[in-house]
Amino acid sequence: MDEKMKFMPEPFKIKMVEKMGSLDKEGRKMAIKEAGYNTFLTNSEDCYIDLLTDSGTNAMSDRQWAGLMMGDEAYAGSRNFFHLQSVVREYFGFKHVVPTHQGRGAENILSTLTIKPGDYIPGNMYFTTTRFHQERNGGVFRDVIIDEAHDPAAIHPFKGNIDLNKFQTLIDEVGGKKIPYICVAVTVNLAGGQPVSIGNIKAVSELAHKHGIKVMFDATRCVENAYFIKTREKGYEDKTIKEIVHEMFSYGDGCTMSGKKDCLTNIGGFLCINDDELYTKATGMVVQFEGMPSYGGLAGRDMEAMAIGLTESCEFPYISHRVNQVRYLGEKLDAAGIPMIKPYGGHAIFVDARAFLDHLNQNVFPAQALASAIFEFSGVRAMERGIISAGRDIVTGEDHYPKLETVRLTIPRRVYTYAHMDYVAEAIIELYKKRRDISGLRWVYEPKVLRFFTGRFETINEELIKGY
Ligand code: PLI
Repeated sequence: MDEKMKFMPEPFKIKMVEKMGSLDKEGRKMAIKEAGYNTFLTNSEDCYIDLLTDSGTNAMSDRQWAGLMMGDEAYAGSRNFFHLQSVVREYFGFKHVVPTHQGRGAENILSTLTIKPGDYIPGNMYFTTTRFHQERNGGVFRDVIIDEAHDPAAIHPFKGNIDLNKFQTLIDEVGGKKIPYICVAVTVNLAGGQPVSIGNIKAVSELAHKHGIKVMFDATRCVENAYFIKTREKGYEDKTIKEIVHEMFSYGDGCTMSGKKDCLTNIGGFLCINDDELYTKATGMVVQFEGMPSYGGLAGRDMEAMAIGLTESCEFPYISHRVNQVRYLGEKLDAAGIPMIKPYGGHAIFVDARAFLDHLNQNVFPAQALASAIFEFSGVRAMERGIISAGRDIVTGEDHYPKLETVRLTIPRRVYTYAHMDYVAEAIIELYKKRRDISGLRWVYEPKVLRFFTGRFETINEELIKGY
């Protein structure tokens, strides 16, 4: 076996398969129209290749499936909780673990317990549900990511890093007492799955702790972050992924985790906290909204699958293939001149919809239109990550106008092969030739919160893709 091959084959064998959708052109046209030009509202069975998200779409291993059979479904004190707790402690190093039904369950508890109205929560770019919970509790989110993160073409090995000057400016402006914690996402989803370096984490931690500010990680894609540290940061080449994950979190006070990503499961999450008092309060909240602190809205079997999944995720052949599969798709698109966020991130390729559809203004939703057109043209389901996802300012009610207007081609873990990526690349390259024929969109129904999930649109021109 030559481990120096540019793209090593999938590090798994397939022993169970699932049929893919096979709608024809007319069927796809009808499906996207009926879904109000929102890929979130299309049916899974109508998709050919489903790159909507990498969240909960993972293929579990035979070991995880075996673990499901070992579920201890007792109401309290399930052995699977103790297994999860010991794995999370071993890999992440935090003292307390509170399971939740998924990541936003942990965000809810953390935000409710720590944020008072008028507080500020700095973070390296917003994430939709994370900011929602911060604002719901009266907090003001402040973006302190480095400027390069907002420029799709800017090359930086750690484009998710926090700008220490921006963080310091906020501290000078409002004082440490009004900042309960800084949220450090590893990797940064909406910046394109961009990593944060250990050097930056260390510096952020020193500055935060000097001012009595906690460092809370969004650990959702922490294993992907660790891979980038291993391959890009000096001094980490010979460390294991597990050692790097452990070191990253040693500089923090806790984390929220969506197990649906880097724990390789279909459901689950957890909150980690070092502070005993905060943990006690978290157990008080989890019983109100999730369940006993020893299951937090999950079945015993789900906790078992998460515990096993986290260990598998930190195995080098897995994570190396994972990130390289993303790069494979990126390089194919790049060779054909498709505009994208660079460098390629850990979980997805983000097509720059502003540049792809340079005839459309941001107020006719280029990324929403492009995601719809990709579906209509190829059956590939992607997701808008631009002005629709960014939502409105909670105070003024004005639209946020994010610099990044992207379509995310998100690769589920262990689900698709390189051949599937070939199809996706070919479809997008063909569609690029018709890009000027793609219509903008306007609202038909705009939900008040998290509008991207259930909003509906219509085309401005008669057809979504003229003449198709
Ligand atoms: O979907 P949840 O509630 O398990 O996790 C919420 C969540 C928190 N942080 C980050 C960085 C996420 O990416 C995230 C969920 N992401 C989704 C659903 C996605 O499609 O990216």
